[in-house]
Amino acid sequence: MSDFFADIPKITYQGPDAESRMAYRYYDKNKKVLGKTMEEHLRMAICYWHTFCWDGFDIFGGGTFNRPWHKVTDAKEAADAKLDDAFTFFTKMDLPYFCFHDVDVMAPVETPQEHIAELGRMVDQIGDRIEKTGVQLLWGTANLFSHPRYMAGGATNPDADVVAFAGLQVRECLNATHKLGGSNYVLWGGREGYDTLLNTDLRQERDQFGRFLSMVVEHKHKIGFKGDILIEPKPHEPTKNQYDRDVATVHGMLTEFGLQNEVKVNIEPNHATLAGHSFEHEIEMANALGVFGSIDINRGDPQNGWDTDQFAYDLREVTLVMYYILKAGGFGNGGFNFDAKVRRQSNDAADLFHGHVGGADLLARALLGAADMIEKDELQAFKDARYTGWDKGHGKSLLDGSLSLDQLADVAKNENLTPAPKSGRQEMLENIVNDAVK
Ligand code: XUL
Ligand code: CO
Repeated sequence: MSDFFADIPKITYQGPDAESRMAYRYYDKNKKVLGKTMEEHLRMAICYWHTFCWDGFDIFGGGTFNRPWHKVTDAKEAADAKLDDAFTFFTKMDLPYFCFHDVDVMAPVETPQEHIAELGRMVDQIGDRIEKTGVQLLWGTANLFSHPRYMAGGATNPDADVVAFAGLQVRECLNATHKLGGSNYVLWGGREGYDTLLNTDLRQERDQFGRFLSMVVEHKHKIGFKGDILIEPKPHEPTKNQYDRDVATVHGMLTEFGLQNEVKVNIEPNHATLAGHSFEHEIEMANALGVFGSIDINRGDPQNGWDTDQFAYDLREVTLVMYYILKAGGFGNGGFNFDAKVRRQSNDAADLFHGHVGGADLLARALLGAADMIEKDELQAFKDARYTGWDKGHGKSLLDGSLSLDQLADVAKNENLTPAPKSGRQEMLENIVNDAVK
């Protein structure tokens, strides 16, 4: 193990007046809120890729981070060193989960046989760490976008041989996730889309996507994996257009392929905003369609408009999101995965802690605010009043299908209905939300 994190203590709850910045001010993992501990509500996870794989490079310059595991020259020893330091970080943060892509944890390899052997070698080590530390796996995922073979897609690649390689990666990673006791398996289709329609057969690629996803679901049942299969919607980047662009689109595709009861969504705020939606829109859409699964918590930058994957810090937004999550019954297998990276200039070990401490405290504060909102639940009371009348009369018969358009029109005519417009009270409702932000 390197001494990279040696100067930093284990992060503990010290309350809002804590002197140290290396402390939780709000995330008190054992504190009960609405009958569950904060740890149980939030199910927070640290992601492997941003925090341990990225070395700080961007398209204009090389890595700035100088992590010790990136300096190890032998590729397998580098993967081992990274794993050592990753579990030290997980343990010091005292958060319950982590997430990884297959290639995040392995030495780079080329052939299918090498892939199976090297992933297997690392999965054995990860299993030992999980047993020793108690840190658990929220989800695993296969990276079908970084290797040049995937430049034209993973499951939607025009070359069936590439799709076979993708199948191998997904089988191995789903098996690994199952073996490691993971709660979910995620598919983010980074290159499942197109760069130009000029070379793309949309119908063909959509069929490939649907059949591949069905195969993943069939395999889940074959091996007895009890967790959820999750699609992570994103509209574009790196592609011009990604097929699973947002929650509603994903639900449409799932329905087309008969998978709407088998697959849920992993929602990411920065992907929501790229799709032109708010974070809370995507959560409420998933709740409405019955496919809410998990969250990759982060934020974009409102001015520059790409997937900046910054740590979330808008308490109002996250409080409202938390309210919607609690209203829908909270997480089942899902959780909050910090799919967020410190900025390229935040190049110290300490910065990794500040990012995650801030993220955890933000979620904890949002949980407290949302719990308050639920106790009084003025928003629900307003909504209930706004939708009265649908459980009786023509409202009821419209919804249950027993009313035709003719009959509906006759209700208006015969009863001489001249309903007055009723205020939507948006400003009052916004005031209620703001009052909950503490
Ligand atoms: C990319 C993204 C991924 C997925 C996992 O935008 O969010 O990191 O979460 O592949
Ligand atoms: Co993500």
